[in-house]
Amino acid sequence: MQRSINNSSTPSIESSRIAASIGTALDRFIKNNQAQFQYASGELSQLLRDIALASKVVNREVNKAGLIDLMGAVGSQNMAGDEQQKLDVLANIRFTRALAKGGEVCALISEESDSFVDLNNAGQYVIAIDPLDGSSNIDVNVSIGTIFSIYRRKSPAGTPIQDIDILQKGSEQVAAGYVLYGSSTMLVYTTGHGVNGFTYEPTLGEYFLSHPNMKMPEDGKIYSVNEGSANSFTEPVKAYVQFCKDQNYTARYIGSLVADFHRNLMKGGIYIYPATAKDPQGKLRLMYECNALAFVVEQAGGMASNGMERILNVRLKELHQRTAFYVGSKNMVEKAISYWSAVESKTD
Ligand code: AFP
Repeated sequence: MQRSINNSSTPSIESSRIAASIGTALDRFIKNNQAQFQYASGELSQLLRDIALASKVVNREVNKAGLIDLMGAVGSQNMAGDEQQKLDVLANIRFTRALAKGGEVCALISEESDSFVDLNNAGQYVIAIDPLDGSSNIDVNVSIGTIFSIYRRKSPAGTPIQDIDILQKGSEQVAAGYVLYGSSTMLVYTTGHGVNGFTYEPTLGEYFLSHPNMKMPEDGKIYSVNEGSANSFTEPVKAYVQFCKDQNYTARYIGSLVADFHRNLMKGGIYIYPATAKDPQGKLRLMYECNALAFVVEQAGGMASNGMERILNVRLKELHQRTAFYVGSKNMVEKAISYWSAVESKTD
């Protein structure tokens, strides 16, 4: 019997279970959504593609690190005083090179450079990046990440970069995101229209949309803080951590901000890096760690604060400014910062 190719029982190409769809490729997604962006010139799209490309190269190197001589320190410290690992330096080179070649970026601020790096003066964008965060975890094969923030320059293209271009508040970001080099590699980003997550398919060499329109649970049961420093926490932080224990919350702390953040984004939770005796302003960097994650978390329905103020409203005075950071599920962050308000009202 001859079968008709129009038989209604024939599965459609989209829904075929024999060859399940792998999803939308990042390139196509960027192109399809380009019009959402206020300055839909294609430059931001190209910039996101450049970041994706550099992250693939870094991913390749992270995966080979144990086989070739890429582990360990280079013997110098970065601006923030952290010991630079070989992969820190290498990731910085990979991202800087990709962004320089792309031509959309006029200035790059990196954890690994003392001052900003001039790229293409005609470029419309400023980028702040932590090329490889959590680098103390490299040698022990634990998840690490890249964090990036993108701003539109304020001075006219073609003129010298000014402070107003560089020292912008987090609320002025036009896009931000992170790459997580974990059990799989993921790129998660926002352009202010929700958060989308893409998983890297290594055999195809491409990111595919795996987590569309990500939403953070409003509540959670995970708290992430380095309790080794508990003796030097302020009273409100100590009280909130005690509250978490009284609620039988689960403690989870990897020591790689991107990995801790991503887990909490998916499952619901709070990440805290408070001011401590060792780091009275907090340890994390506002410009290339906290602002990007604050933008992502707000777009996913969560919240980010320094304990007193919304992270995205904090005024930036210098490139490597540090901050205390409370980020995560909205109700949990609100609860944590209510301990600060309680202290403030007692001292009024
Ligand atoms: P490194 O990149 O120097 O390892 O710093 C990582 C980090 O900034 C962030 O990813 C972690 O959440 C945080 O430091 C961990 O700091 P502690 O080791 O003080 O808990």
